[in-house]
Amino acid sequence: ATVPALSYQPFATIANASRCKAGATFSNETVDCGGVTVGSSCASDAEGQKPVITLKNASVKNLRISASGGADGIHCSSGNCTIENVVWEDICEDAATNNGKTMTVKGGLAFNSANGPGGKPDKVFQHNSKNSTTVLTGNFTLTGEHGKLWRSCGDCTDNGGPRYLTISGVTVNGKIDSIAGVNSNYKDVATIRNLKIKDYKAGKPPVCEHYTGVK
Ligand code: ADA
Ligand code: CA
Ligand code: CA
Repeated sequence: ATVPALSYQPFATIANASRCKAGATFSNETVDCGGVTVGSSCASDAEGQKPVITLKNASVKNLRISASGGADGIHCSSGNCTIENVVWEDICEDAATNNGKTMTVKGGLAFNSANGPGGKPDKVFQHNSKNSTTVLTGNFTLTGEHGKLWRSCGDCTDNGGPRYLTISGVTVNGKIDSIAGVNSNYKDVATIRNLKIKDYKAGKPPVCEHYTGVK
C-alpha cells in the first residue's frame, strides 16, 4: 500500500482577520481577528471620538488595539456583546463602552489608560445604557496606571439606571484609583468576586466610588 504524504498547514489563516479594520462594525456574529492590530487615532480625552470597532449583538476576539490609535475603543452598541482576548496597547478615551444589554469582557489585557501620550490615567470601561450589565471575567488584566476600572454614566441622555457591574476574575497588576464608579441615586450595583489589586492611590477608596447621577 502507498502511504499518503503528510500534509499540514503550518500557519492557520483566520478568514476574518481582513475584516478587522478600524471603523468596522460586526453584527450578530463572532469575529476572530486572529491577533491583528488595529487603530485609528487618539485625541486624548476628547469625547465624541469614533469607536475603533462597533459590535451590534456580536463578539470580537483575538484583537490588539494600537497604542496611538485607541480612540473611543470598542462599542457594544446593541444587544449582547463579548470582547474576548483583546489587548489594548494603551487606552485612549476609554477601552470599551456598553450601550447595549450585556457587555462581557473575557480575558485580555489593557495597558495605561492615560488618553494617549502625556495624558493622565482615566477610566477603562464606560457604561452608558441603563438596565444592563457589564461583566469583566476570565482574568482580564490591567497593567500600568488607571483611574476607574468601570464608570456608570453620570450624565447620559439615556439617564437613570440601574446599571450593573459584575467582576468575576480580574487582576489589576498596576496602580488604580478605584474599581467602580456607581451612581447611588440610580441604584447601580457592582458585584465583585475574585479581584486582585496590586496597588491603589493613597487617599482614594480602592473599590467603590459613589456619585450622584445628574439629568
Ligand atoms: C463621560 C461623559 C458622558 C459620556 C461618557 C462616554 O462620562 O460625561 O456623557 O460621553 O464619558 O461615553 O465616554
Ligand atoms: Ca468615551
Ligand atoms: Ca478618558
